[in-house]
Amino acid sequence: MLQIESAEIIVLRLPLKFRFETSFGVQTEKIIPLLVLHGGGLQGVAEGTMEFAPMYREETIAGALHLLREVFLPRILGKSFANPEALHDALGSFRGNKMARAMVEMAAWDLWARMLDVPLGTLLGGRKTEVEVGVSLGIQKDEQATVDIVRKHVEQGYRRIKLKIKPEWDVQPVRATREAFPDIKLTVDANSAYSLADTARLRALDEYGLVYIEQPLAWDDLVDHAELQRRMVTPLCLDESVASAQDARKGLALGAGGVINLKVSRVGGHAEARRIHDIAESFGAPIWCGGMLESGVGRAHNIHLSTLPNFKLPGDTSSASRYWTQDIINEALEANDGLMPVPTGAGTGVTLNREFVAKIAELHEERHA
Ligand code: OSB
Ligand code: MG
Repeated sequence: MLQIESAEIIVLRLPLKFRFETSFGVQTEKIIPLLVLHGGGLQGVAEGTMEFAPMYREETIAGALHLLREVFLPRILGKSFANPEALHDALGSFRGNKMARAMVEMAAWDLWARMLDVPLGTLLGGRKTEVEVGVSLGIQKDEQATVDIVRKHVEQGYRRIKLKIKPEWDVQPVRATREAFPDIKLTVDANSAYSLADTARLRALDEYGLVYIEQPLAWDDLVDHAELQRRMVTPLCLDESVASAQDARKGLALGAGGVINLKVSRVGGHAEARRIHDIAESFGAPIWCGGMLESGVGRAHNIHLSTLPNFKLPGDTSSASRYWTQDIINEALEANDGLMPVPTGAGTGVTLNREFVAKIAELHEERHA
């Protein structure tokens, strides 16, 4: 049985090693909410990927803390469940808030896998021992800076380069990168910065052999993406717009895109992520594992999920040392020649660096039944 004896809510802040500019803003640090579930002398850990302000999707850290304290944890503390899916069902039929829900679900999967003494990826049905990864590069100051940072990561062996774009800064970095690197797997991510009125500008990208264009249109749209896809050759990749298996089914059925960026936190956890994995496979649509600039905790979850077979394109889960001077786990998550080894050991296979976490935590509370 999956027994939940107590929980810890932790919030900490880590400076990013790079300035990460996207169409929705600039990030220089991460505020990281963690949930630890305790049971049977073991612990399961998950990371929230909602942000201080709702820039990517609609969820916020303050909202997640409220839900954990007042709504979700009271329903699971002191109780036992048959498995993580039964625990997730106990969170009820609340609307939305997938990232907050995912914290509970993912911590439960980690704990459950540790109780069964198997790696999380294996428990989810994955078989890979390493996964292919690329990098997501923020908007740079000019073409030269773009080509320079792309070169650095191509030389490190990353298997795909994704450039963030925004209106007025799209064709320029793509053209410069393509001229310098005619053969790399290149993609772009607009984070919802365009509308159908920009079709001509987006169609100009068709010339550059991109593997896909990620989330050009509104964060909650599928219908306009389908219209844009009919007007373009390059496959569209859905990110923000897919928060559930139903969204994935509708998006693929409509032709809103041919690829999905699957983020386990965005869709409410591993069980829903696996359903999306299977739906995409039935449509013949490749998926890849996205990232939210996670610490080692969320990164390890992402890597385990990526071991499932339809993760056919390189993910965004690059080396932790790209992001942090000091990570919050004891293990290193480092890619070698674009291959990220899957942590071995039970659960996510990684452990919190308790000393470092205690030193930097801005909030740390224990919750009991
Ligand atoms: O759209 O994929 C995105 C980071 C924060 C919010 C949204 C996105 C991203 C990334 C970074 O692209 C991926 C990573 O390196 O973790
Ligand atoms: Mg994206």
